[in-house]
Amino acid sequence: MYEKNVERIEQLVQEQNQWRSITINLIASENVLSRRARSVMGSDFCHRYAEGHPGERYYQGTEKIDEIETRVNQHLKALFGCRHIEVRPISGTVANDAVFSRYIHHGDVVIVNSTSGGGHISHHRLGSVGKYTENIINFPLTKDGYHIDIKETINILEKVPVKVMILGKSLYLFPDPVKELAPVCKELGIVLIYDAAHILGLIAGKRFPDPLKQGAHLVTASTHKTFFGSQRGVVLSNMKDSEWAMIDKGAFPGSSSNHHLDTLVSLAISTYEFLEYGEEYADQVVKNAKVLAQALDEAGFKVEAREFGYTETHQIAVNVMELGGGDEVARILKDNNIILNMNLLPFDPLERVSNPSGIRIGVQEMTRVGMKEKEMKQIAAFFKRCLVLGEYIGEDAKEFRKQYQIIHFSFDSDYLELRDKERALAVSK
Ligand code: DSN
Repeated sequence: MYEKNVERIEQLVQEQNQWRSITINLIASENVLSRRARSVMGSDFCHRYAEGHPGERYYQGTEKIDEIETRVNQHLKALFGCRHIEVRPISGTVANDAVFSRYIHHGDVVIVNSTSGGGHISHHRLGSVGKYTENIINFPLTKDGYHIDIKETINILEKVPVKVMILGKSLYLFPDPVKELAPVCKELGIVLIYDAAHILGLIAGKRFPDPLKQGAHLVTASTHKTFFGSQRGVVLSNMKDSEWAMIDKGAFPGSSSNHHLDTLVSLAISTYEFLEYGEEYADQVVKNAKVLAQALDEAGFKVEAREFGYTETHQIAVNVMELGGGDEVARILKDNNIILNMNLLPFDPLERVSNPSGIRIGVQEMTRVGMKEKEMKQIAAFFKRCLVLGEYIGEDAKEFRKQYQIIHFSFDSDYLELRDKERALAVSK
């Protein structure tokens, strides 16, 4: 009786696979897995439990996942050069909760980036932080809206008894002032937590300042944005073992029971891909973002933060109020096979949340499929034709995207072949 429903679900999955492989995806919080990292999901591990740590589980039959989890732990620690890593949170928000639940208590004052200043929902009243305290204040921003006003922040910290500072955000163009604020936090006993969800891959690829090295107490992140792994979360720190025990309990049993083993297996593969190619990838991501920002600016779009070189990350923010607002523009682009999201821009009133002034663009996924500077200029040209000249470019966008089907920076056989050919060509030149 329900078989037709099953067929419909299967059809939708097929349609999604087909459709999204030929759209230009510019959503800043997504990425694609290599074929090898994707193919290990759906194995027997997706049925299994492994609470606890490798070698100290609450279940039998975990020998294989024990080796895999030990490897992920070891190799991610090596990649980030940190003392502790927690890989069990099943998402960035769960990683945040594992940490926030340990440090934030009723009545504590927490300082975060505002929503329109780019702060993530889990840092706010309706998200994880709001479960533990009502006292949430926002960082003051400089006039451009993309930088924290350091002097004014220190002023606040000297007057208000802040317990926890959360840096890092979702609309993220420039590094946060960790170096400047960490010593103040240390002196005042403030716990400095850095949410690196968006830029984890740029940190691993050494293309962005490492917050732990700059003095952050803890780093939380998701593993599937600029870090091109499966959808999970991590916590990193160099703290003392005795303090880390608290984070360990925050991850399990504090914020999850089982930790979805098949996505961990996949993350192991992406970790090795990052160890092999991370720096090359991160470098190309930032180059691409800068080129696309400049090309959009030259095409007449109001690209934010021009005076600061537009961006130092994978993201670009564009004010599209004159084109009908973020919602309208994102819909037009989607109908033309270009996918991204509307976004509040700094100082947008919250009431504008359903049609904010901006769109947010991320180039990390298109970089992963092999696009470089030339392709970024082509994407800017599509934007102009579609949003300024009012042309339908959906078919052209599809035809263009069809040419980029190999997942670069991976151990997939087609990429290895391409990589070896390119290397041989470079040597022969
Ligand atoms: N809300 C997501 C983003 O797009 O930035 C992160 O969880």
